[in-house]
Amino acid sequence: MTSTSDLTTKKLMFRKILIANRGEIALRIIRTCKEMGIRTVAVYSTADKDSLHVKFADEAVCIGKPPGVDSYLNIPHIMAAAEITNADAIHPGYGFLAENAKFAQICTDHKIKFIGPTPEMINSMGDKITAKETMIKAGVPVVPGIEGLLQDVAHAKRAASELGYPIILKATAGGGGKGMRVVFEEGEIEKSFGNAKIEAAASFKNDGIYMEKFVEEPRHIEIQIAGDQFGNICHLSERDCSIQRRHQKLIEESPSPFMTKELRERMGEAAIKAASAISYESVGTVEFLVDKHRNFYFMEMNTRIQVEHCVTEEVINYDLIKEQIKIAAGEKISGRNYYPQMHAIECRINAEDPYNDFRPSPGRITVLHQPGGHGVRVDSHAYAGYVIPQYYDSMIGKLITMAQTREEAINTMSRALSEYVIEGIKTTIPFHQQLMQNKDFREGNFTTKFLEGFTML
Ligand code: MV4
Repeated sequence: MTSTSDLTTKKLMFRKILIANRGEIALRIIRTCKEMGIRTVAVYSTADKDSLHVKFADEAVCIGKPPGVDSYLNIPHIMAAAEITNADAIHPGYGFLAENAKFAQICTDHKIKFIGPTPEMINSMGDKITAKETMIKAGVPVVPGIEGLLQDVAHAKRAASELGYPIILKATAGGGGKGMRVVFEEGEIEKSFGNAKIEAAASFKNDGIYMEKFVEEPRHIEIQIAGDQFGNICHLSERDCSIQRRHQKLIEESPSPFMTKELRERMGEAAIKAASAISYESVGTVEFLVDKHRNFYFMEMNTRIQVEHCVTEEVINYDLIKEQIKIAAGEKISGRNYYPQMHAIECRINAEDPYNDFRPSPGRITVLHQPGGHGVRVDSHAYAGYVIPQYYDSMIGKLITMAQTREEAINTMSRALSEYVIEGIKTTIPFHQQLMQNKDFREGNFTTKFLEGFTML
């Protein structure tokens, strides 16, 4: 970064940001950069040469072949693209390198600002046992469990009878449900422990397993937080992400229909405590499990911008990408907490067949009409003629609706879904249409188990 005056201590805003990602989030970041007067560099794999993020960025650099390891996960290729385009910062988006501490360190070593937390902050939340120990010390409620790693099957059996069944085995390197097993009785524990270890080793090259009491039929409620370089940390209220299928979120909303003013205050304070414990800087999310008695427990912290950040943006009227960039550039945040002024719901539009076990449905979009009108936001990189590659995740867009009340936001969603036309591929639109008519969903009566009992008509 060049300074116009040697006397000023105010850091300058970035001139050029490289976006180390693809799809809708790359486009989302480019949009905010344009509004901020920041130049953008897109990187793309050969499978994405006709992608919108490539067309809408000021510059674009091809970084390799379609598989992630050859392109969006290839650190040398991305660093080379940043150097030749003279980018002064890199935004990692979500997924790919967003929570890769090594990548964040390499950016710093090259005097390129990583728009996100420091490698130390990423690492402290990446290992789940370490994260949990940090939360216990900070006074954030966690699920009762056994301290540290399980040594062997005998240790697991002793620990489980101490805690009482059902218990859950989790991978310390985990997240997203991989290497996780619920165990209801001692007879199952040997097999479950073995399988969890094998799965964790295969997924994370780390077979460390720990144990917690299993919380039955919980809600997944997460708190958005933001922290700056001056130690100010605030919360931006919650998102309810309970509607998931095989650990893939399909719907998110804010506020949570299960939330009370008092619970929001307590969870918001706990999330601030969690972020403060690691002196967190950037935007982030603290995930909680909430049981039927409204007890809440720290689950994990995501040290990145998330897919579902948009629902928070709409209910508090705040551009989270802009704040994330400003924080990285050294600006101060207001320091106050933010509370929902609206209701927003997000449906993930995936190229998947909901009538066929959500099987991926890549291919060419032949016809596309996206909904609009009052209370409707579409974040998508799709266009008519666009070919969805088979190499990446199947999300092709997010449909977000907002209104004064939850019922109105649902009705707007139904209306918007009925306008959405995507031909050539199968999508999750019919699933969302049916969900919007579901009585339990409309009444806010759902937990993480909701979709296990949901079938397409
Ligand atoms: C749990 C749990 C019940 N009890 N932990 C799933 C992903 C990983 N981040 C943690 N997960 C869970 N941890 C205890 N002690 C239930 C889940 C869980 C879940 C959590 C949030 C959203 C959807 C879920 C679906 C199945 C299991």
